[in-house]
Amino acid sequence: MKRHTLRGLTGLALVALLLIGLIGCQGGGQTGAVVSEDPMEIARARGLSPADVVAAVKTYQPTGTYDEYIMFASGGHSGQVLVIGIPSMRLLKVIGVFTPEPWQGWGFSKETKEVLAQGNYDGKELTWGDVHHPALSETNGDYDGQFLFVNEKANSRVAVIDLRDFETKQIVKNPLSLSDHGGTFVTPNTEWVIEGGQYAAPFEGYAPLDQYKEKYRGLVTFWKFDRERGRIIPEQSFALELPPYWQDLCDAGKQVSEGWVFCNSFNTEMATGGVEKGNPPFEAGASQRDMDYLHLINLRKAAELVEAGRTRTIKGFKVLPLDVAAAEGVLYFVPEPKSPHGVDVSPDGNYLVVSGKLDPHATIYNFQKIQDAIANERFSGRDDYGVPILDFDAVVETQIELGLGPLHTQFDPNGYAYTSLFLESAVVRWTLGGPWAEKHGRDPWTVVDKVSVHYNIGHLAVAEGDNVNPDGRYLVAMNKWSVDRFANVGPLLPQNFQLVDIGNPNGPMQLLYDMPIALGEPHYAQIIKADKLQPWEVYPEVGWDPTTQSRHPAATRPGEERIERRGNTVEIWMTATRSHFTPEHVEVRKGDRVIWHITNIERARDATHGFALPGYNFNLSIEPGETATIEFVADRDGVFAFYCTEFCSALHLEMAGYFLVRP
Ligand code: RUQ
Ligand code: CUA
Repeated sequence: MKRHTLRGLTGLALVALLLIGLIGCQGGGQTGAVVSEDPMEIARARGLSPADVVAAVKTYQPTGTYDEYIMFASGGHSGQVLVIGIPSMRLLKVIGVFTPEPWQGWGFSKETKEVLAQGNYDGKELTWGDVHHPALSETNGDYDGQFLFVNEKANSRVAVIDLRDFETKQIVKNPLSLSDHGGTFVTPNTEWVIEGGQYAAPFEGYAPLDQYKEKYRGLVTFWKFDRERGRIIPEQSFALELPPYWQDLCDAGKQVSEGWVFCNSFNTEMATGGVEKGNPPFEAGASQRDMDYLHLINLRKAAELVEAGRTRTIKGFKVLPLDVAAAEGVLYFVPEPKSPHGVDVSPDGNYLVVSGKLDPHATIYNFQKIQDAIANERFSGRDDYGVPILDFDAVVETQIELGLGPLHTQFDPNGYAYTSLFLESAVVRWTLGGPWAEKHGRDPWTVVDKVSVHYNIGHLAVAEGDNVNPDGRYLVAMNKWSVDRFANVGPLLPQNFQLVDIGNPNGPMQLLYDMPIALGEPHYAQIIKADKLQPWEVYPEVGWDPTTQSRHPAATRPGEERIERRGNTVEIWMTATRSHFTPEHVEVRKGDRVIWHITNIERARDATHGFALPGYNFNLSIEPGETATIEFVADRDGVFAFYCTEFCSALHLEMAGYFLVRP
């Protein structure tokens, strides 16, 4: 059929034609979906089961309506953070964090380049990040929707994102390490952002591996957060020196355990690898002992000792030494089944759930018993570094067999815990004991349900499931492998986020939706009730600098546009509005230094203008009210047409100008 013949047809006739065509090619029967308005008929035609239809109805978000929850997920290798609506699983935003992000102009403007450069390593620019664990700011242990923190494992960096505009404001580079994992986690009032370590290394430079025990160290870093300023204050932050075990995930105490921090470790064998030299490979060497050490850190006491000046300064950063921590009751160990991964604190703060990749059990510790054991010095010994080891039997509450490869645990308001089972590709629901079981009238510490996920689940996220007041309702399984879940897109496959309905405490969990994640391996995510977020619609005033959240010194109002030359420097104050830049001509001499500010003077929501300067590698996103700057040396002569990169209006293509560089 030729296209022009379609144009004259009415919609109905078109549908009829399509129907005939489809019946023609599929031999009839399968095509009810095309014309039917009857949901059951559509479902039948598409081969959907009743459960599929329920899942569709539970996740469909009609246009103009909003998701009830927002998930902040790690963007993995992309170095970014993903913002996803739940239950629709629609991707709402990718926040530029550790990696330049062209659409947002992140890492292109002078202002955002400066934020990115805060994360440089010894002056070297880093253009990717291995993003792991986002942490929402909390007030009294509950998400408050103000800030998001996230770590980057490859270079030990932590970023601060302001949720008024969902933009990154600060990156801190840990001066003592190049490898972290157990971050970020926040204390219940966000005084501290916790960055756990990972592969031990010397704090200062080089030491050979045969000096591993003496010279290599682990650490956990406590970044002091100033909520008023919305910034981490490195001068008030400190690291706790730890033995060169490989510290892994951490969690902050809450409620009864507020003031404490718990971190797992592995490789307490202190294996140093070297399979090529006939040594056991790391995977074997680091798994010889049956137990590793859960680290119990009295953060309140540590902070007091730091206050009292009991620190050393290494590379300009305060370090609370290991011997001080061991002697002063800052640090205790508890044996934990080998090669653990997640440590997760129950909403009341009393139970610590530790799961080991190699052990089908979760081990549950009781914080009250830990306190008693410390008070009564129920130690089974000390490690090589003098750290007291609490007697396992004195502090353990119970162990419960969950399934194969348990990793991470979250909680709901109904007294259930949910643990990801990596090897089994499942999520298991089980009951908490103690007051939880009493309150909900359930058998304590019992597995009640399991749902298969696809495949190799790492973390899981329950709505507000790691704070003092879980919402439950939804769970997202963050699966590392997707194998056969999506159309084949070649040998590199997306990860798979699966939405699970956990809203019925007396019925089974139900798998609802698959969302491919195609830009990295996300690790952790947190899900917040959407109404806790109060972001701005446009910047508060015209001439705003988002990186400082205050008026930009170069804010330009209509009529104030100008170009000034001072020696070899040309400075431009430009405005952007639909549909022109003012001025439209900018002429400089080759070799001039150019400082170019652009203010979007719009007040209309969504009236973002872009700014591309070809040949000079610039793209900006200038949101309503924002002022952004580019700075460069005009080292290439010629004529460069600059233009707006957001389709902002009918005359968007005309929103352009000429940058002329005279030889
Ligand atoms: S990790 S799959 Cu949190 Cu980086 Cu556990
Ligand atoms: Cu402004 Cu397109």
